[in-house]
Amino acid sequence: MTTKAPRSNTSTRPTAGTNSTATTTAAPGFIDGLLNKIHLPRWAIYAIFALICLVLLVCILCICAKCCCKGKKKRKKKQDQKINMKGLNGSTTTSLVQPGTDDVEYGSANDPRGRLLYSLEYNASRSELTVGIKEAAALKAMDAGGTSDPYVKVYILPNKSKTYETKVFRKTLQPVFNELFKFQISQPDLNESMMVMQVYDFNRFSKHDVIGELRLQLSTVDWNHVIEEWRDLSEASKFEQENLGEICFSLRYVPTASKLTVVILEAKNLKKMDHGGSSDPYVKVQLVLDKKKWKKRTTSVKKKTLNPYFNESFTFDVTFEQIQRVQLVISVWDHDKMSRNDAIGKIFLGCDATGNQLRHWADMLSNPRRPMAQWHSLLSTEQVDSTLALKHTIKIPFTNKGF
Ligand SMILES: *[C@@H]1O[C@H](CO)[C@@H](O)[C@H](O)[C@H]1NC(C)=O
Ligand SMILES: *[C@@H]1O[C@H](CO)[C@@H](O)[C@H](O)[C@H]1NC(C)=O
Ligand SMILES: *[C@@H]1O[C@H](CO)[C@@H](O)[C@H](O)[C@H]1NC(C)=O
Ligand SMILES: *[C@@H]1O[C@H](CO)[C@@H](O)[C@H](O)[C@H]1NC(C)=O
Ligand SMILES: *[C@@H]1O[C@H](CO)[C@@H](O)[C@H](O)[C@H]1NC(C)=O
Ligand SMILES: [Ca+2]
Ligand SMILES: [Ca+2]
Repeated sequence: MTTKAPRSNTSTRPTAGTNSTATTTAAPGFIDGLLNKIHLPRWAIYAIFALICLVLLVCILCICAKCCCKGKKKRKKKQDQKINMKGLNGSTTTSLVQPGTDDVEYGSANDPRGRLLYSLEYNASRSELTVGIKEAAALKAMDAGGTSDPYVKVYILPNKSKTYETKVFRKTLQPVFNELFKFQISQPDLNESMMVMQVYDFNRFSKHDVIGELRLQLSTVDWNHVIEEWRDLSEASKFEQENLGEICFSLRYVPTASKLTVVILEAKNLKKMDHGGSSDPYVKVQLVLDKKKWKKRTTSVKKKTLNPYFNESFTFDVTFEQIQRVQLVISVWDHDKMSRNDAIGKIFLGCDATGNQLRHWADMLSNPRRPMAQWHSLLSTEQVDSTLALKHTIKIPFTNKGF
């Protein structure tokens, strides 16, 4: 957004120089006397005057333009890091987005959103549904610059006990994902379920946009064959995306000192929990080690706000060996004087997290000593708790032999 400004600045600079020399030769007095004193033809003086007006006009326009597109977002260096973690392969790049670009949505709801190639296979004897997210094509551009940073979320309704995410592909409208996800689901349940595949555009400093989605009534699928097909994405249905809010925090790990520092910065668009249409949010920062609650700290309560600012820092002793097994659970709560406090939303990070959370954790580990801040969308407590409980009990095999 600031890229436009320098161009006009450089063009005004030479004219501004002539401007100052012109004004120093102009002495006070009557205009005619003035014009006579200056040993320049009248047309030249008029030209200089016109030039001064033009420069002033350009300056005013520049100031207006700067005010209008003044972004509040923090600027961060663009980074492309290589990480080696389970779940994220060495060749994938994280932190994919250059911040300044605003995420513009073009066009109307009926615009084409692109196509998705997926595969489906059900093994009845193992009650296992394997979903392959293969590739997408002709995706709709969500970012200024005419590109998107696509990734795909896969889940099954009505239970939505597990949500998988693919890796993010940066600045492309035809990503090749080639990822397999496995769901444990019995045959009768399969008959009553719907699979949802949503293609999102990743944005580092703002909410991720849905590019489009596919909904598949699983009772209509012929499971005698492996399905593999292209389908056009449609507009995402709004009703199901309950917005719990977003939270921004920074993570810093210093391996030599065995210190993990979590700074809870702020939250926004939190769900209203109280009758007055507001909430009294506070944040719990919890460490879970080997499925046991290990350490816990909480922020202060911010009264009656849906956009609290905390800037509260917590430091934990975590050895390098522990950091690879620990789970960091961040939950946002609504404080109530008279009744039990309600949970608004939750997320967890760690080497076995997925998607955006795994990326943030990986960024932290691959940048020791440097605080890494990122926004996260809160998930429902039930969803996160069920995922946390499942960890280490059901191992999900990420076999790639299908591809
Ligand atoms: C990472 O890549 C290697 C080969 O490049 C492959 O053998 C391995 O299965 C991949 N791991 C994951 C989790 O994708
Ligand atoms: C289902 O899984 C079982 C057990 O692993 C395997 O023997 C069988 O071949 C699989 N069936 C299909 C159709 O892939
Ligand atoms: C799926 O449900 C329909 C009715 O909703 C039923 O007729 C059919 O037999 C069921 N199929 C299986 C495999 O359970
Ligand atoms: C939803 O979950 C419940 C309990 O976890 C299970 O009994 C039920 O069969 C599931 N329903 C579907 C359609 O998956
Ligand atoms: C956040 O807290 C740190 C340390 O407590 C302080 O140095 C910093 O100025 C605070 N930032 C803001 C914007 O208040
Ligand atoms: Ca984007
Ligand atoms: Ca409250």
